[in-house]
Amino acid sequence: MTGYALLPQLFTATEVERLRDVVERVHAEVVSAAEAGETELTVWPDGHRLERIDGTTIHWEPDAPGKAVRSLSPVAHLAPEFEALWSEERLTRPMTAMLGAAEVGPFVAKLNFKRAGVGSEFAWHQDFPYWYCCAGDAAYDIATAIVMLDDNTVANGALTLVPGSQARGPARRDPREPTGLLVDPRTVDEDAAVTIEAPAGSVLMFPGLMVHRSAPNRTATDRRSLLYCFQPAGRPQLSALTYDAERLADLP
Ligand SMILES: O=C(O)CCC(=O)C(=O)O
Repeated sequence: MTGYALLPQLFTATEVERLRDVVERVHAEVVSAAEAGETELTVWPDGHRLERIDGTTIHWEPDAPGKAVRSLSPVAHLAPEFEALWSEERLTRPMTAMLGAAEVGPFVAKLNFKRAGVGSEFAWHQDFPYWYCCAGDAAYDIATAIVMLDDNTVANGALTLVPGSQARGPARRDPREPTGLLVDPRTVDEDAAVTIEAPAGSVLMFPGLMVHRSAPNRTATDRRSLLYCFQPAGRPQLSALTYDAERLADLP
């Protein structure tokens, strides 16, 4: 089983246009709040800088000249249009099937910006180890729906995944890498990997154990995505949980 689902143009061009406007408004509001207010700064072991403000965390691009946002998480509370996507049937119906749950609910929603020319790569990883450090075994039951707000192409760093990798469970992590969260690239079957090119409005769904990466955006236009991570309804959201890196010792 490939383990992923691509739903081409699930959202109309008008819906995508509205979501892009909300995304840019939220981006501007959060960045100006961070410039004006007191933020809580965390520097990860890989040097990436994270700043917390207004109930969200700004993950800055590590190497951009000047400041560029790589992601905001969580984001659903920042706009009613984002909150509404948690109950959007075009997302919840296929998610219910993917998770084999009677009903699905929110785990976390985030917003990824791969800005023109500066959007950096995501190295090979599974989302699972980070979630496991927060949610324990409940992390096995979380899957992501990526709502593409721009066309996704090889040139702008479309997501590459390894179909079937989710069935092999937690992958061996890279002992040379400081966060302890990335997959050891020497174990990835790159010949089996597929890059998911799709037009804006398409949705890509996959479980937390899917091995994936994405390349930098070398083009002159942005690649923005909303990532909705669902779980069986009634479980605590990521914002109510604490990251405990010691749990990584349970994983390969
Ligand atoms: O959107 C991308 O390019 C990759 C996103 C990703 O892998 C992540 O946010 O964990």
